[in-house]
Amino acid sequence: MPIQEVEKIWMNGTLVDWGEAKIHVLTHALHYGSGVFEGIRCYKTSKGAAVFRLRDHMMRLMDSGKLYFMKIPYSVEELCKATKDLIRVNKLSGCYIRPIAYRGYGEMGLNPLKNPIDVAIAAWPWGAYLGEEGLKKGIRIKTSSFQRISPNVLPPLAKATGQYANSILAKVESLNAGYDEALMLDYRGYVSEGPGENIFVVKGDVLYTPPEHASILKGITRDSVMTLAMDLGYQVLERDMTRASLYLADELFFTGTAAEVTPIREIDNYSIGAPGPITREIQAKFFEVTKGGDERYKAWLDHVYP
Ligand code: PPE
Repeated sequence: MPIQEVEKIWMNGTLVDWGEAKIHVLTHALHYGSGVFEGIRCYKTSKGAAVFRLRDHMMRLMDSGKLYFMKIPYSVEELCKATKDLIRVNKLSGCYIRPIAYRGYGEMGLNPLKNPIDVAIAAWPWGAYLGEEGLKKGIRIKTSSFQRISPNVLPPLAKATGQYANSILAKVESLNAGYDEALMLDYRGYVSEGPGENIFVVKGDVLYTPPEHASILKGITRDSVMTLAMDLGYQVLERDMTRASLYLADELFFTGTAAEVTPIREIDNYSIGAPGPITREIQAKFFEVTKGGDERYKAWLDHVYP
């Protein structure tokens, strides 16, 4: 689906017209993947648009930068304010937000340290990542032959542009094989995550999800879902899992800012079945919370129009 254009994009502190938000072809990050980014969603609530866990995302952006020796020349507060200004200027309510900090134009070569660090934030309406149908009925996934990057290859905790070459290979492999999405295993052969999603397994009334040492990106949706599930009375365990244990799961789902809570109905041709009751309960709770329907989680919402 093509990006739905809006009016303005925030670039290095100023709002520029959408069509003018351009970079030079010799930008360092284009050649070497030397950028860090975030994906954030803003939801329509009864009190107007609200960004979900904005500060947490911007803090992760800073951490990703730190892992690549990039000092982002704006504070978390400045980036949060810029994001909300941008949403207002574009008169958006529900939207996806993409902040990116990258090594800009200056020098070529693998030493990036003298290049400027440019920062941009874009926002536009973006619907269900794995399709409306996927959100309702569940998707089909396939274990990838591409292993998830491991901690001594690249830092899985960083959300860095270059690291997504790994995700793209896995994603395209799954699409070429006729599936909706991939599942990646870590360097030890245990379950890691999707190319852009964390995974949860339901067995009985316990939820399981891979731990940090399984080379995952520590998803903010993952963290939110763990909290919501525990508050709903479920036990949630971070645990190493084999692919076979997923084949025997009662329910499976992906989480992510883009993917939200997407049920998985089949993995490697093993049927998991229609979205189960716990997945449906957690998905419903997640959408209730993101849309401002549960006061207990109002600290997660940053209102754009105060
Ligand atoms: N793992 C990976 C590798 C990942 O990229 C994401 C987000 C997650 C887990 C979930 O993290 P969180 O969004 O904090 O819950 N992927 C982003 C980019 C997707 C894309 O196609 O681009 C996203 O969901 O915005």
